[in-house]
Amino acid sequence: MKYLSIFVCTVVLAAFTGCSYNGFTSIDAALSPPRLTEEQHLIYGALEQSVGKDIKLKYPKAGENRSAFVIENIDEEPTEEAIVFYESLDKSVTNNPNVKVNILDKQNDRWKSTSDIVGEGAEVDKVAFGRSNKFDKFFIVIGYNIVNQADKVFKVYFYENGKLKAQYSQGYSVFEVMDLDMDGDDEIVAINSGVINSGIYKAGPTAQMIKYTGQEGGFVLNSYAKMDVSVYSYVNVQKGSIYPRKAALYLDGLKGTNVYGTEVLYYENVKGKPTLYNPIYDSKSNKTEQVKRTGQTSMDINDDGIIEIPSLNPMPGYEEALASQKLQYTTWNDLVYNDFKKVVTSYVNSSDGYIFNVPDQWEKSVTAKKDTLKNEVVFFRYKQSLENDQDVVLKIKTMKVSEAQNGLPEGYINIKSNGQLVYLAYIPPLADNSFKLDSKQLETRLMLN
Ligand SMILES: [Ca+2]
Ligand SMILES: [Ca+2]
Ligand SMILES: [Ca+2]
Repeated sequence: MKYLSIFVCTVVLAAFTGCSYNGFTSIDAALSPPRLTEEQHLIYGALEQSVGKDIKLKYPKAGENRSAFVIENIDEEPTEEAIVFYESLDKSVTNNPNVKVNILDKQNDRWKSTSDIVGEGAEVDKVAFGRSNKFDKFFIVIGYNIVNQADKVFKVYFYENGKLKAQYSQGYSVFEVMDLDMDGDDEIVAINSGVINSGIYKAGPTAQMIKYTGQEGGFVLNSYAKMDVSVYSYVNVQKGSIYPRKAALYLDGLKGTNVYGTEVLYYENVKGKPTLYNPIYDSKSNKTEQVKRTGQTSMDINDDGIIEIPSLNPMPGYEEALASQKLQYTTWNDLVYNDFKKVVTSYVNSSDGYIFNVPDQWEKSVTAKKDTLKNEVVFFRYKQSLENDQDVVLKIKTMKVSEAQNGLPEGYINIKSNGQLVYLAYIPPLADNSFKLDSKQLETRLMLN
């Protein structure tokens, strides 16, 4: 479970490098070329044989495939192909600064370059794969960064008879390949800021669902929805579902310093008319419904496939506190028929890497103080003022494993450990029974990244 994705850091980044606060270190780490595996050496050798040695590998910067060697089955023939991104350093060969895309196929157990094309930009943003089962077609979507241009450009290719053939392209800020209309075929869902696409003449950002039709024209714009104009960039995009089990794309957008809003896209066929919905965003009033957010992004808090959208509420007594000192509860909501339904409320401690799901009756009656010297959070019943902090119901403390080996502080019990830190609890023997939690309950309620 990747709970650290609550930062400005995608789930994918978290899986890749363990996450960092701004996300950028992760990207840098991903860029420093990892050592090649034996298979990659063979592929690299075959590439050099085909295009020469004066090359530099390029790594996709976003998405699930971050290697310069992406290995995937991209055609009807059942073995895998390799897609390699590189830059030609010998400028006498070409003046085109764009990245090159080479496809290698394994023939008689040897890698051999079959296709070499020039991409649309100097860098690869992202590569993703899709399939139309209806028409038995694989497709490859490569997103390119374009110099001096806000929107990137993705291009869709078929790999047929040993050649990479472009089918479709358009500008985007983020895209995902997924089966959004749940017909068994993958679509491309893209957000772009522009007005360039055929059929859309009004200014402002839109989400578009692009679908393979199997007919002439191939990939076409199937449906679109308006997106929040106040979003600068989408920091976290996740595929998931919304209640009741409809495929959806969740997009957490940055709208200002520490201000985030979530939009959710889903598809419905309304009396024969394909319709893409962005229900949280009201394009008429230009508002997303809830923006009471800081750096937390949406996530599937209870592992049921439906992604929850967080909203923040100050703990009792902190209503007027400065933002930097404010302790808050995070409520995780599901979008249910265009309404928010609470799933659970948590105390999120990002610095210590835990999420603690609090009982419902705590929200209005239990508040907390952070004791940074002791590395603990003290939860107590709120009685008119934060000064009045005697009625403690729980303390959660973190300690280094190495320190804990010398013995736990008196009265504390070990709830969980992530290998580096141990998470301890102190349950006051005389705490009010209606607010008290036992060690078993704490174990289920305390989630680590
Ligand atoms: Ca194949
Ligand atoms: Ca589909
Ligand atoms: Ca969920």
